[in-house]
Amino acid sequence: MANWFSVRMRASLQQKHISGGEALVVKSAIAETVSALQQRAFSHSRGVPDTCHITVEAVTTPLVDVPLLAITDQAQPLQAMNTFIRQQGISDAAFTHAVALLRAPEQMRGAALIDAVTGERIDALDCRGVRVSRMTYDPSTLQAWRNKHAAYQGARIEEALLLASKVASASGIVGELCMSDDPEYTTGYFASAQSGYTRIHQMKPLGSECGGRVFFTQPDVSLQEVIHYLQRTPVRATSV
Ligand code: WAQ
Ligand code: MG
Repeated sequence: MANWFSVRMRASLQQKHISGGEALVVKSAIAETVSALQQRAFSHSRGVPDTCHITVEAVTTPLVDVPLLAITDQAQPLQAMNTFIRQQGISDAAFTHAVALLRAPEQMRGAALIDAVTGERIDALDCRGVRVSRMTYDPSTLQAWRNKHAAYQGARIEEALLLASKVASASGIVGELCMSDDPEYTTGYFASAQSGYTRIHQMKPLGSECGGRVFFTQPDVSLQEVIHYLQRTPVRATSV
């Protein structure tokens, strides 16, 4: 087994979340990964942090293969996606609660877990939320994806698609809604194992710092198991 390391960064300014990032890399890539995450923290449009934590941890369990989600773009704003999202098993109450959380003035640094039926928040992590980490691409899958999707190439979408693929593979998760908290980035997505990764345009007004992620859960989900999977289980996204 190759020696894999989880590298995580979080940066804040007077408790306000500025930037985060995570990578799952082999030992020889730790230095460049730490440097890239540190640079990201200190060049963010949400502000210059006063605190930046970078953690490197050895991964001791084998990587689990998960399918890379297909990416589609309906070029629709969030209101127009309402019906589509409800067709994916998300109730009105859950959708409404999710949108309210994503538009709240205070951003989480992770994701909120919301019951897809009742719309209730089930994690008790407040503005911390659940931070997904320990995911990487199978290199040949990533190369093939880049060749096919030249227009989408770049760290932001590649990282979002990777995270969404891990989340969609978790047992007990119905779907995910994401809105970037970067003021200049207004495209988000809805993702699920059955619908793939669907980009959503104009999720918020340009210049707004709101954003976040919501993971919709099945009513019978084991909270502890799903959080453990999202935070701890190392996965590799591959094409199937
Ligand atoms: N785990 C859980 N939640 C996270 C994580 C993570 N690893 N990383 C970010 N979040 C949450 C956190 O609340 C952030 O405030 C929020 O998501 C947004 O994070 O196809 O840039 O890094 O063009 O700002 C989507 C790309 C980009 C859409 C999303 O998110 C497209 C983006 P950001
Ligand atoms: Mg951001």
